[in-house]
Amino acid sequence: MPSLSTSLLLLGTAASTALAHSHLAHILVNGVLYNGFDPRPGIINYPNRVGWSSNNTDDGYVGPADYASPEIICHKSGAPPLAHAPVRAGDKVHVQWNGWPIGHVGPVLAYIAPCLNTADGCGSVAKTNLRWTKLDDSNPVLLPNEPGNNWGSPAGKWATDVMIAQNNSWQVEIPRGLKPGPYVLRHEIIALHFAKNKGGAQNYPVCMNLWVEPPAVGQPAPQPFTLDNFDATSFYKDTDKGILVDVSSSLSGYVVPGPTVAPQARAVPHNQQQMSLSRADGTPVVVVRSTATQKWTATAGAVKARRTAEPVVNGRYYRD
Ligand SMILES: *[C@@H]1O[C@H](CO)[C@@H](O)[C@H](O)[C@H]1NC(C)=O
Ligand SMILES: *[C@@H]1O[C@H](CO)[C@@H](O)[C@H](O)[C@H]1NC(C)=O
Ligand SMILES: [Cu+2]
Repeated sequence: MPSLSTSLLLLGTAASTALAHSHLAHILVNGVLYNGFDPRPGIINYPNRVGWSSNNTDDGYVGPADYASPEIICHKSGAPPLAHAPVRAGDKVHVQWNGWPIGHVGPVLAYIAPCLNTADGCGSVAKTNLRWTKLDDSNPVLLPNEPGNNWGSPAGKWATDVMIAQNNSWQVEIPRGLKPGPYVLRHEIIALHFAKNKGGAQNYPVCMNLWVEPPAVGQPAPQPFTLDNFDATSFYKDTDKGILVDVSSSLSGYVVPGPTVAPQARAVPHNQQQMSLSRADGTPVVVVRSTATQKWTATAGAVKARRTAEPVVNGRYYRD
């Protein structure tokens, strides 16, 4: 009979290899769907996707060894698509992950960065030039006295448990008063099941392009939102309290790593997180002449052809 810690270790290893890890399935903006990116081999991704591509073909993560490298910015070999999802300041972006394994406990984080001085918005932005503002740190990341699903380890409800309960999704409010223009939204989960050892944390950063439209005519102008200037390659250190942490011990709380959330940002509280189905497919935009957009059309035919092959359930396309 193996010791308790050996069993937990075996369970951990089995769970992390048997279950796929995860990626950005899609986002919904006011119920309208824009495609994410699936890095697994053999997948043909939608050309009109707004999710950044990456070459983590194992559907896996970026570790602390890469915290100072560009890999941490938008995942391994992250590269932007041309398409952007149109949103307005104050909208909630519903970020749908492809799944999330029970026991991969940790924080769920959101950051935004404007794409400045580019001709195509974020379409070919140099990721190392992006400067970020934290919008959400999923506080309280750990409620130690609530029942959770930490592989039977100490009780405690983690932000990832909230996310799993909502079909592996999380909503991020685009700040009111955010200046119109092209932005990268970076959503990130840090899985802490192996974080007891230095180098054991697992970061899953996923990026997507947004085009923030001017406020609707007649809307009062909100207070302008002040952006921060953080560089993703200095967000985390392998010895941060929230990175090098033993989640199998009883913790009284959790110290979120990285910059603090911008004071004007309004995170969607845990009890308002909810799953959501798409009611329509969205038409993303491409940015032309730096300030104007066009509807995405280039490959509409190819996209349509592929969709007809997918099963339709109750009039909705199911992906993944
Ligand atoms: C991803 O790209 C990097 C840099 O181009 C390369 O070193 C690495 O081997 C690639 N990984 C995979 C899984 O393709
Ligand atoms: C749950 O998420 C999957 C994608 O992983 C999506 O296809 C499905 O529509 C979602 N279901 C609900 C009820 O939100
Ligand atoms: Cu995993």
